[in-house]
Amino acid sequence: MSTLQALIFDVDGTIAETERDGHRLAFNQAFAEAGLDWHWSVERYGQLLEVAGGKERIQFYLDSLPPDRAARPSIPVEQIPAWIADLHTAKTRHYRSLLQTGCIPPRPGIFRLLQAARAQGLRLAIATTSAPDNAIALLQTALGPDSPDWFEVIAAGDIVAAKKPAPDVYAYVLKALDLPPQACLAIEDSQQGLEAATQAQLVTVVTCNDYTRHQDFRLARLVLDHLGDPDRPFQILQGQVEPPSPYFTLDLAEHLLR
Ligand code: XBP
Ligand code: MG
Repeated sequence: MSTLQALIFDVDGTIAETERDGHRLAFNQAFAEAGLDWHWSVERYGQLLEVAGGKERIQFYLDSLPPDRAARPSIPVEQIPAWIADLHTAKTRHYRSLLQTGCIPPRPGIFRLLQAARAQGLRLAIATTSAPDNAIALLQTALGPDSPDWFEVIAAGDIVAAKKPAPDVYAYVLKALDLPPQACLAIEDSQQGLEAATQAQLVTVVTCNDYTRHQDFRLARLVLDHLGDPDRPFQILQGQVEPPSPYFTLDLAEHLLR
């Protein structure tokens, strides 16, 4: 009998490549709209991704600006959290309209694996540091309007106080599913996500991308370039694929838990 009962997916970087041409552009649009002389380049954004969560990332960037820097907004310290929240709300608006253009497709193998999991009656959940509105909009535009309903639990953004690499969002999902970690497999794209899932005692598969390729994934059971499809085989970057397959299957997912 199968021990695998649920798949838990990260969103950004795992379900779709949202960061470089999605979130980053939306942040820059929000900055321009607010009259800020801020621009996050592709490279700078890669460094900023070490801070999980959009509001936290803005706060980190603000803190990194020299006190005398002209680009620093003149806002009383006590008003900064509300100012960041407003800026992030604007960013969310830009991100959602960007997604409406259909510019962010799902990564290889995601749609196929979700369909196979649903057909087999596996339970599905989301564990993301992204804001709930953003996560749901991404699911709807990348996978289909009804796709949020495929997931029994969507744990997102501030639903937990401590974002990844803290394990809290995964602990929240496991509690909501009422399952032990041994019955679930996490799918992530980043070292922070891997650390969060591992601390929650989950076996994790990493599908890396351009921003995360050089991170430390030694805690992962398997590292791939993507989940693959029959016409688009994956590359194995770490770990064993049993039974042999050129793309990620539920048989392989079950085998990884043994
Ligand atoms: C990735 C993140 C998010 C996004 C921005 O989340 O760290 O903060 O970069 O989204 P994950 P928000 O990989 O856990 O899905 O602006 O909505 O926070
Ligand atoms: Mg991610």
